[in-house]
Amino acid sequence: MTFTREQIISILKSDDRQQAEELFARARKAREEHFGNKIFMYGFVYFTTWCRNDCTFCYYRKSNKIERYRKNKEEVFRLSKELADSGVHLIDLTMGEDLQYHGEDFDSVVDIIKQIKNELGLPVMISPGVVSDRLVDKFAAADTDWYALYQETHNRELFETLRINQSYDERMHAKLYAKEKGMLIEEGLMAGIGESFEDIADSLIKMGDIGASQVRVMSFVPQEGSPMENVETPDRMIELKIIALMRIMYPWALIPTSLDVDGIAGLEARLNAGGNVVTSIIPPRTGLAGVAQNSMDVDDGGRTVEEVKKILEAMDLDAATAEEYRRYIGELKCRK
Ligand code: SAM
Ligand code: MD0
Ligand code: SF4
Repeated sequence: MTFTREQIISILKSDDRQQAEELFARARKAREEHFGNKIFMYGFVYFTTWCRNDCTFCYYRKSNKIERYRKNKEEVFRLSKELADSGVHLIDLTMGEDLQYHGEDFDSVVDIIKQIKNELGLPVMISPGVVSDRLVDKFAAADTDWYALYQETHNRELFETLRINQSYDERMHAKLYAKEKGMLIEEGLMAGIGESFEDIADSLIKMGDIGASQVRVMSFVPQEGSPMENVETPDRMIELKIIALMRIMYPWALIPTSLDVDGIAGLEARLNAGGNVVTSIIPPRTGLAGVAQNSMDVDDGGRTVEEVKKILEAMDLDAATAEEYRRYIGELKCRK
């Protein structure tokens, strides 16, 4: 292991700017050794914002009186095609735990996955919330590449205050079962939700233990109308240090630099900290929303491949090809 739990805690606690810059430089070097200057890009299709859950941090929690939408199969495919044509390397199909699917039938989601894989030739990630083993079997049978499901924290008491009436163990089980069935899994944590530095260190270690191939952190963004509306968003230094620590601990991992926290303006710092996947690329003016930032940079076209490429270029980084991405996840599948 590259860092002990104590070392992780001490890095997170430190106010030393110079030390942080050295950490980021070390993370960039680790990224370069594994990926050269290539960066991957994911398209994001949040196809239903209905949800049965009441997570305290989330804008889409069921108690929040907001406008919601549910895109039909044809729209989801059309949006995915638009993203594919713009140059993304994967389609992330994300949903709230919409009872139309969770209570009834997921077959239409499985159909869309198959259609995207067959007709667009792109890998697919599904972010459906917690689903049954039977359904994971169906995703695996449809050759779905990734199952994304974030624990947010590995402190069970804290988990219970955030994901109210949800089971820590069921959430963890769904992810581990997907991995057992041959899918790649993404684990994630949120920064600024009441966790301690010790909790973060535990999460960083746990992410490796469970065999996640993609690992992420997002700073908490307060949501209007939610119980955590008045909780302040954390200093971004914590998120950046977590990205760098993940990179150094798991140099081969895919690590998102999400446009969903600070929009396109936040990309450079996250890439500088060692991230290598730009996530939450959303086609403008299509009625699609983000999660932590439901509208920032969406309709004005800030979250597009074109904008991302400008930043990559200025940083001497390069967008990978779809073929390079496919090859890399092939390697990840063998390595598990
Ligand atoms: N509903 C599914 C689930 O909860 O797993 C998938 C979508 S969910 C909206 C995706 C992730 O967005 C959450 O797991 C959480 O990590 C992140 N997220 C949600 N609200 C957030 C917020 N206010 N600030 C930062 N991240 C947030
Ligand atoms: C992102 N808004 O990548 C997306 C989302 C779900 N798999 C991902 C949180 O930032
Ligand atoms: Fe629903 Fe996911 Fe939001 Fe929780 S985080 S309320 S499960 S959409």
